[in-house]
Parts: sequence; C-alpha cells; structure tokens
Amino acid sequence: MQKRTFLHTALAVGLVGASGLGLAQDNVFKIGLVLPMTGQQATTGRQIEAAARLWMAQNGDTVAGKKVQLILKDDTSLPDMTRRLAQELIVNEKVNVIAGMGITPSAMAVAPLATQSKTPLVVMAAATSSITQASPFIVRTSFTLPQASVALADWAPKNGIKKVVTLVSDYGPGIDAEKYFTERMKFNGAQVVENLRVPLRSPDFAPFLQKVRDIKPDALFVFVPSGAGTAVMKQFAERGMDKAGIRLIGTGDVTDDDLLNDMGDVALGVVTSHHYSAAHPSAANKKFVDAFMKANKGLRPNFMAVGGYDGMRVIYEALKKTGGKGGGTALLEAMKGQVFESPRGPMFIDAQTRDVVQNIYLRKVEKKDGQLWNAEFDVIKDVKDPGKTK
Ligand code: VNL
Repeated sequence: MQKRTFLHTALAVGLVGASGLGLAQDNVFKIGLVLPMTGQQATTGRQIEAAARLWMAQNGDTVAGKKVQLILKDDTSLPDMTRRLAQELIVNEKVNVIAGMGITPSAMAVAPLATQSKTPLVVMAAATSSITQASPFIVRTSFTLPQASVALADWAPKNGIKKVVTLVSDYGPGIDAEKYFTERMKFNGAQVVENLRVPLRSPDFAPFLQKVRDIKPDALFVFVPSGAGTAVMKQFAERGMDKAGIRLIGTGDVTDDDLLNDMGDVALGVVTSHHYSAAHPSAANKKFVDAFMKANKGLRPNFMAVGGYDGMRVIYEALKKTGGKGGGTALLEAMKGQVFESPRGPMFIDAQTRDVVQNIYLRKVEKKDGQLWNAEFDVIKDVKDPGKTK
C-alpha cells in the first residue's frame, strides 16, 4: 500500500515536473557556454566562466521576461570535442546562443554549425583574425592578434629596438602575430632577423631561447596563449637572456593578469600591447576587478574574463532589444553595432565585420604595493582589426 502511494506520488510529481518544464521552455533563454575547463587552457575557462556568472549575479537572470540559463560544457580545448558539444547544445538543448571558444581551432570547428542552424556564436576568447569570416553568425568580444601586434611594432623602433626575433605558438593567432608584427617592423625600418615557432601543445622553449641568445637581438617578441606566459618568462630568466641585454616584448597574452603576480621580478619592465589590463584606471574597471576578486577568492580577472563579461552584455542587450522574438537572425542583428563602455575602455561591435573595435594600450610591468601590474602608459584609440580587408 505504502509502496503504491509512493509510486503514485512519484509519477504525479514527475508529470507536474515535466509539464512545468514544458511550459517553462518557452520562457527560457539558453546560452551554451563551451570552454576549456580542464587541460592546458583551463585558466581561460575558469576566467570566462567566473566572468559570465558575475555578469548574471550583477544583472539578474530574467531578461525581456525570459529566464536566462547558462549551460556550461568542458571541451578540454580539443576542437573535435567543441564541435560535438556545440552540436548537442544546438540540437538537443535548443540553445539560443553558443558562446565561449577558448582557442581558435574550437571556434573554427563550431563555425559551420552556427551557420547551418542560424545560431549566433559569441567568441569570447579566440583571437585569430579570420575567425569572424568563418561564419556570418559569429560575433567577437575578445580581440585579434593583428590588432594587438601592430601597436607594439610602432612603439619598438622608436624605443631603441631595431633588431628583433619573433617566437610564437605555431597556430592561427601566433601566425597572425608574427606576420603583422614583422611586416609593421619592416615598414618602420627595423629588422626582424628570425621567425621562430613553437608547438601549441606542451611547448619546450629552451632550444628556441638558446638560438635567440646566439643571435642576440635587441628584443624577443613573444606570442603564447593565455596560461603559457609563466613558462616563457621563467626560461627567459634561467637562460640569462635579460642579463645578455635582450629585452622581452609581446602581446599582453604573455604577461597575462591571471599569472603575472606569480612570475616574479623577471617580468618587471616587460612592455606589451593589449586591449585589457586589470590596472586600467577607470571607475568601471575598478568596480569590475573588485567584484570579480570578491566573488572568486581574490582571483584577478584577465583579458579572458573581460571577453566573457562583455560577451554576456552583448547577449543580454540583444535579448532586450528583440524581446527574444525572431530567433537567431534577429538576435545576431541586435548584436551588431553595439557600443558601450567595457572595463577595458570604450568598445564597439563593428556591424560590417562583427568584430571588436577597441583601444590598444601599451603597458609596462610595474610593482605597486608588492604586486605586479600591467601599467598602461600609452593608448591607440579605436583600433579595427588590421586583418580585415573590407
Ligand atoms: C588564442 C589567442 C588563445 C590568444 C589564447 O589563449 C590567447 C586563440 C588561450 O585564438 O587560440 O591568449
């Protein structure tokens, strides 16, 4: 008897639950967030997830009458896995937006799915120039390597750096950085005497650094993805490169705010160019950094976090504007052309390219109150991705 009652109750609850869910579906807005939460790029996943959750804590989870639901999946930074997870999210979960994309191969793997299903894909991390051309449904809130590299190639020759070797991770963003930095240096009358490339997976920098030491350029220009900077910095110091008078310069990925404090004094004085520093002196950024650190046991937000935070803003604004009507195409249209103040400074989603237009800052690693920061000392305003031809 008792058993039967229990069964009945369970069934009844199950049905109510199911029909409740059925009703709720129409009023749910789903964001499928695919990120590397484990493996080599795990710091990027952790930063973006934390930022997306902070955005939701600050802005609520009801937008235009819909309940926003974040569905997080770990792709371990393997593009086949990213594609499979995105497919499941689109087909089974019927997500309204796909977001995340820790590395370029992941974004490239998902691009055709976004096009076929007309699902906006908000790229929050990956930064190879060509990504936005891989699908008309891609909108980017991170940056591009050409955007960040050119500014440094304008700064370097004016600051005694006339002979450079480049060292980049051997895939999309590294090749972009190498190409745009090298071309601009040469245009500015400086020399780039060697272009070195290291594998993305488990790189060993030692043999490359030895080669750089032998060449003895004024500076070594480095691009490695977020998370790999500490290894470069450590080996740079161990091989006595700084003592040999070789300066380290690069895009801000190498002095990533997530890791900078652990790099130690070898990082002091390193000049980089990038779109975001946790030390950016604006009220909006102070508020962002304080709230992020408070919500994450003192973890400092890096440029990945800002890409995630702003990506959530772009999605929320598009949902507000459309009221959730008109599907993926209407959402995408509402993402184009958004202008707002980010913790990084002013930013704008170019309606033509769906890519981000933003300030690029020159920064130098400095110590303040015992902590290392990327202190901004110059700015190039409203930089478009130089990789776009149209
Ligand atoms: C990429 C570019 C990844 C820059 C990064 O860190 C980065 C990419 C994970 O496009 O794969 O700092």
